[in-house]
Amino acid sequence: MIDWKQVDRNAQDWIREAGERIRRALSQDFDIFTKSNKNDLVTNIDRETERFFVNKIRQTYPGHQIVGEEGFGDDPAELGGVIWVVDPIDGTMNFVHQKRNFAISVAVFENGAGRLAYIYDVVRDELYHAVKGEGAYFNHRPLPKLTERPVEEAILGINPTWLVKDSPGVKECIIPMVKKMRGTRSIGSAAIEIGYVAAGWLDAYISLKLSPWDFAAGMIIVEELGGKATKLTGEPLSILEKSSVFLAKPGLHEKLLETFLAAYQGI
Ligand code: 2AM
Ligand code: CA
Ligand code: CA
Ligand code: CA
Repeated sequence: MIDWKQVDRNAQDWIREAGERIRRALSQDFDIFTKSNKNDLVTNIDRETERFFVNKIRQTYPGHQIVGEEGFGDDPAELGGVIWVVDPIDGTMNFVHQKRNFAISVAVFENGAGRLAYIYDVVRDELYHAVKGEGAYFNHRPLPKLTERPVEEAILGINPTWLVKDSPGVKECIIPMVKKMRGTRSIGSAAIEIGYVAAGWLDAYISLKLSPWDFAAGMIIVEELGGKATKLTGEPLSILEKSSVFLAKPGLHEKLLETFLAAYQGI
């Protein structure tokens, strides 16, 4: 039997320690590299932080698997057992340019079901977290269940670069949807933006393409509060694949899906 209370305590301890290391690193020089393109950044701090989590998890729970952005984990093909999904720094461009607006994102799944989730805004020292079936919290205070919001009064989290791309569905579905809504906001960290949905500060969030480590924790937290998390097609998200992501308050999710996204053709 897994002692989930102990897993929760360990995860929170590791996140606090990693956060302290990152805050210290911010006042010193760090190395910046590019990945898939010149704007896709990674630093030695991203890599060291992921290695920190991988070492802690492997020492404490040798039977668990790890999915991490920087590749120090495993590459599980199936959902069986316990899988940790770790993004050591979500919002690396913000980390480099702004030294704020980035988060550690950690989620723990058992046989495909989300059990524990953490989004830690390192510079603000703000923790969004959820324990499946027990509730979701902001800085350890319980968050209220999400309630409905009319489309015309809803604020959407979206990276504006999606709106100027010719990706499938943008002209037909996303732009008409944005026009109908009250406004848009962009922070540059998917995890923090999904944390804002959990806290009720955004009503919905979309991205046309994210990886499991970007959305895994946020999905668990928003669902724990009665919100909905799917692909833009309305299909369920998988922590084993990249896809579009669409999270929203209950009611609003269904309404946006049927009004604007029914014809969405992307992933
Ligand atoms: P990251 O900082 O961990 O890479 C920025 O728009 C948001 O999208 C961040 O949450 C960022 O996560 C994520 N993202 C996903 N794929 C990306 C890519 N190829 N380049 C930059 N950001 C990406
Ligand atoms: Ca990255
Ligand atoms: Ca990320
Ligand atoms: Ca990252």
